[in-house]
Amino acid sequence: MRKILLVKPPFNGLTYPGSPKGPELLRAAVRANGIGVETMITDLQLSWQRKEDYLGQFAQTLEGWKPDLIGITNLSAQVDIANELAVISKDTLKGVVVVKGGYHESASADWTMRLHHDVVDFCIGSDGKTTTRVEGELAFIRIARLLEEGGKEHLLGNLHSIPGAVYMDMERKRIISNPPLDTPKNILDRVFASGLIHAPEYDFPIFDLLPTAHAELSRGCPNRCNYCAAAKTFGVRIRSVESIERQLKMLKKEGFRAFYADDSNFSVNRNWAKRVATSLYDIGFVWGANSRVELLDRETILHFGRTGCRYLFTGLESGVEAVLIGMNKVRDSMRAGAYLEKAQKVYAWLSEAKIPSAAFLMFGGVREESDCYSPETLEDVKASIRFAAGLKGLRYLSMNFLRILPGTRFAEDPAFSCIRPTGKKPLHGGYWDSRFYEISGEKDIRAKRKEKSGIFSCFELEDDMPLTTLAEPGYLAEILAFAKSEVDAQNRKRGQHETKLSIVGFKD
Ligand code: B12
Ligand code: SF4
Repeated sequence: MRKILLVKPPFNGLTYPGSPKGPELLRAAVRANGIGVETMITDLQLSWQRKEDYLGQFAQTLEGWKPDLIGITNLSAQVDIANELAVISKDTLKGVVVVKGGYHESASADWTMRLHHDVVDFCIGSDGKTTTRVEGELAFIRIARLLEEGGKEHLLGNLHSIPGAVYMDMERKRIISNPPLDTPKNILDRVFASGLIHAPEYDFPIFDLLPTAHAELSRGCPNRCNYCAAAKTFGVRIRSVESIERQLKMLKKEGFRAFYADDSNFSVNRNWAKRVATSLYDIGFVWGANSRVELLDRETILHFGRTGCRYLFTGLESGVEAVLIGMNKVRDSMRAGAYLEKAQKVYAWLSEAKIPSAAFLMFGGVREESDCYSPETLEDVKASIRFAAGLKGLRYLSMNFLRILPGTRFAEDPAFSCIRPTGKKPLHGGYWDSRFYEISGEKDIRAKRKEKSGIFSCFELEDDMPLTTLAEPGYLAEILAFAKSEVDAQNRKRGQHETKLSIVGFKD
């Protein structure tokens, strides 16, 4: 039987113990369709965390298992290591087919093919012009089917028939990009990943380290935040409660006791979300999810609290109206005012429901002026921190600095050249990729923490990410000092240590 190896590359910036879900879902899609290929997943994210020799392990897996096809998933922050794995694959196994997918390829598969067609046969993704999220289920089913029917040659001869395949036409030296196909809702309902890889590294401290399953219950986002790679999607699809309950029961049997819904917005449909919350509780899970303040109300939050919700991630992003508009978090100042008013209520309701709350702020963006955008100011940053630290019942305050992700409006729209290291030129996916700099001779614009300062880690900034022009160590230090004094002052005022400033880790 022909074999497919799916690879999760390592990453060097753990902000929370999240698990990449693409590979499990793709394997489940192939199994649910009864396709006669063998699939295996190798999780090098775990090997890396365990400080194992992950490259050696990868080469050994290749030599021992000898797959016909290797599928590598990658976020933009993983693009270099993922490409290195493609090189090792081709060096170790002559004739193996290598395909890449995931968020980076969703936005910039054209760059991957231009720069790496010597080691990557094709990607599932796009050039980022029409969408920033390309789904892989239907494409992967087609890939596995072609492999089953006629092997590697047959697969490579039929790339034109794979939805979302992006590949190089070597004769005409041009990139071909097949239109992607959205995963229909009935497939999402049918294909849920059982057999999730459980590892203690993926258990959430907020769930007392109970075995934690990570999965999607809905997919997509109707919003268009300028910084976000999950924007510009296909709308939202929620899974049926029946399919979710079936999955939860299977996960329970597999030993999971906690559940994290990594949906973009879990409460996008509040009635549905409440029903799912009840199912999670009845089947015996403590759980958490992501949402937005506009999508929450008191009744929903109290229901979540009663049904085992232990964490609700809400990206507040800013406490300043002009900055919220600059992010396209909201469209105008009327909505911005309403957003901030609602935020104050939401954090108080979370506290009433005894759900630990966290406010996430993101700095380094733009503010709206009357006829243009200008860089966010230090005064804006301070006002945001003041707003967040003053939220009643806030448990954690976390600060983040903007990375410019391929395919997003901050990366592409000339209106945002004031904060883009490439100025008026779009910041495409190539700027995340080392090979681009070797070939183009352009100056490397990615942040190098070692050359800069350990303070970058306090804002969840790891090496090799293009940031905004505002990310300078002195500025970050000033923000950090202000945040500390503001949180201390608020806690003193309340007479208790209600709010903690959450810093992922200072690394020097
Ligand atoms: C879970 C998660 C994490 C986890 C796991 C990350 C991972 N490797 O997947 C952790 C905590 C580690 C994480 C970290 C970060 N994350 Co994160 N994270 C998410 C989150 C919430 C869910 C991702 C997910 O599992 N989705 C579900 C799966 C099924 O979707 P998928 O991966 O796109 O897979 C589908 C297709 O892409 C395709 N596919 C995927 N892989 C493959 C492979 C092959 C071979 C094929 C054919 C197809 C294919 O098929 C799948 C099914 O349709 C998303 C936001 C969201 N709600 O989507 C952000 C998101 C992925 N994260 C993001 C970012 C920026 C980060 C950080 C860089 C933040 C930071 N600290 O700086 C770090 C990166 C660390 C690093 N160095 O890599 C961005 C990524 C943008 C980009 N272009 O890379 C997102 C989209 C957030 C956002 N809205 O902008 N994250
Ligand atoms: S930040 Fe959240 S609300 Fe905004 S587009 Fe991304 S997923 Fe949607």
